[in-house]
Amino acid sequence: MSRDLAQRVLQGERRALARALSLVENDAPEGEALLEALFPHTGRAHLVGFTGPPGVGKSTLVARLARYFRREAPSPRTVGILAVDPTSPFTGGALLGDRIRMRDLAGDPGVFIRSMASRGAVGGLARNTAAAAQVLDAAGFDLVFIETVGAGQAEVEIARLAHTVVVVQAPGLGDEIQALKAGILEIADILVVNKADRPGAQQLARTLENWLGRRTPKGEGPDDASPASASNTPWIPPVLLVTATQGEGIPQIAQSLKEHAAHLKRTGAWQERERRRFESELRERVLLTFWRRWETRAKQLGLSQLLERILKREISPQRAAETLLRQMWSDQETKG
Ligand SMILES: Nc1nc2c(ncn2[C@@H]2O[C@H](COP(=O)(O)OP(=O)(O)OP(=O)(O)O)[C@@H](O)[C@H]2O)c(=O)[nH]1
Ligand SMILES: [Mg+2]
Repeated sequence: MSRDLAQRVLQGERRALARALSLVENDAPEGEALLEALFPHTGRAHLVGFTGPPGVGKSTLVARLARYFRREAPSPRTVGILAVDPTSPFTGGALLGDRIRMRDLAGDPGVFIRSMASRGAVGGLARNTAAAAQVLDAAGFDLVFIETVGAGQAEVEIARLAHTVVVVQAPGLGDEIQALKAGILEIADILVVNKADRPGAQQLARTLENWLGRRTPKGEGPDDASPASASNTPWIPPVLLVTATQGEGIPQIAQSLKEHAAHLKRTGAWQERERRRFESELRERVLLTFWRRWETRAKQLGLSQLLERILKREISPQRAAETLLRQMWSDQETKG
């Protein structure tokens, strides 16, 4: 059955796509089988993360950019959009706004928009978003845009997921410095100062450029220290002034996205980023499996007695952990 669904996803059938995304979003067992079937067909899409403080205009910008790529001559590109809401997708007023702004994209078979709810669990958001991006990738979308509100951990996870990270800022929010402190610039491949029609935009762009000038170029793996050559010249993130509501600066973002993709491919960083992404996915999956097994087994293994003994200082937490792990390992051996 999931094979059939996979087939329909590969053909870009929208109902199948919606169903597939629900399955992976809900961590359904069928979703796992589906991802398995789709995986060989992934790896073509350019994954782009958009992050920044609430209300800076990320959704407006993403919608504009998608429309730009859809109209691009001579070969328009298809766009899948994941809007990741860190709170609730059903009650958030922002989402309603997104829907309205995205409406002019509706009806275009070359665009697919999906809102995702965060799962609450640490790493759950990243895992499900990564999976959803894989589904869109397999379905043949040239570009996959992932919008997240910059709220700490989320940006870092998105940075690991995307090939290109666009950090969006806007003047007058008063939290530019917070963003800088939060290290958001460290993950930016492209910096956008949106709301360039507002006072303070030029100043903010200058501030960001100064910060970028001071930052060390983002390394891509073990060759960081090797001397610069044609193939490993560092990427200097551009700072782009944009008025998303008017569409001003949108072609420049599109151009930077293309240049960044070309840069990543030329330098081997594309592969390197994917390698890192799969490495962290692998680690998360292994941890998750361990975690689930631990949760079901801990009780049977006498966790509460062990805790009592720790409280009485009869055994240290380290030794208790060793004891539990040894028991879990021996479970494993008797099973295998
Ligand atoms: N003046 C001005 N307003 C803008 C611009 N871009 C977006 N806005 C407005 O800013 C508000 C927020 O825009 P959104 O696109 O929803 O921002 P967002 O970053 O997606 O917001 P969240 O998803 O809630 O974090 C809306 O009222 C937009 O119309 C711009 O370039 N200039
Ligand atoms: Mg938004």
